[in-house]
Amino acid sequence: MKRIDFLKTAGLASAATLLTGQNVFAQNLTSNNIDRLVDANGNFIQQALPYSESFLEPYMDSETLHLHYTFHHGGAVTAANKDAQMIKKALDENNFETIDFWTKKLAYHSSSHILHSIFWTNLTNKKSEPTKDLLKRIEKDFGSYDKLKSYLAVTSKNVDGNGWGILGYQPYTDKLVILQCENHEKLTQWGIIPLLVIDVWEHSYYLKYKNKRADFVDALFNIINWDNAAQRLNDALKFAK
Ligand code: MN3
Repeated sequence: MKRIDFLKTAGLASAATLLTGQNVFAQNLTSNNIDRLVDANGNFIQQALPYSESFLEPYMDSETLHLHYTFHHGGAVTAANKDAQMIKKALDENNFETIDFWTKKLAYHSSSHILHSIFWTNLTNKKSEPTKDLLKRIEKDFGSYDKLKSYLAVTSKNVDGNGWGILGYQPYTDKLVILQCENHEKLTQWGIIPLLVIDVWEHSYYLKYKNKRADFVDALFNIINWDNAAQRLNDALKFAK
């Protein structure tokens, strides 16, 4: 059975498995391997960026991108592997004293890995707008593209502390949903598949935008890759069928 057929057959459960497991998204998005989150042994791996570190200039400067990708995203991947190893060790040794601690850590680090992997592909060096099915759904669920933009922007700008603004697809309700995520994993709704994510951790903007998070979020709308979000919606809809 081809992988995509399997996904159709297995339905929602697979979408959930994929989110925590291997390829968050389907073939097109894994052609450059950026969405492949684990290797054949199930260890978390970080793929190369799909562009050079200066590709998103001037809106995202290369030094920020370098530090962000290498140390923040990269650090989460390393930590997620350690968390998973500690959980395995606890299971092997039948010692459950600290397993809840590592489970929390893994939720945090693996969510960071997933969201960062999506974030890099959500950006490009030219301005775009949603079209076709994605635009229709945006209009149905939020009224208009302008309203969605305002909603996503204000939600991202107002995250308490570090976190993300997220546009996702909710298979249970067949709707697009906005989330205001704290850290990498808090305040989600079960099952939501992220389509477009905005990293508003300070490491994401502080070198260039200083304390002006709102300016960073507004600037990001110049480099959002709506084609990528549309592709992710397309794949999410396939998973949900
Ligand atoms: Mn980040």
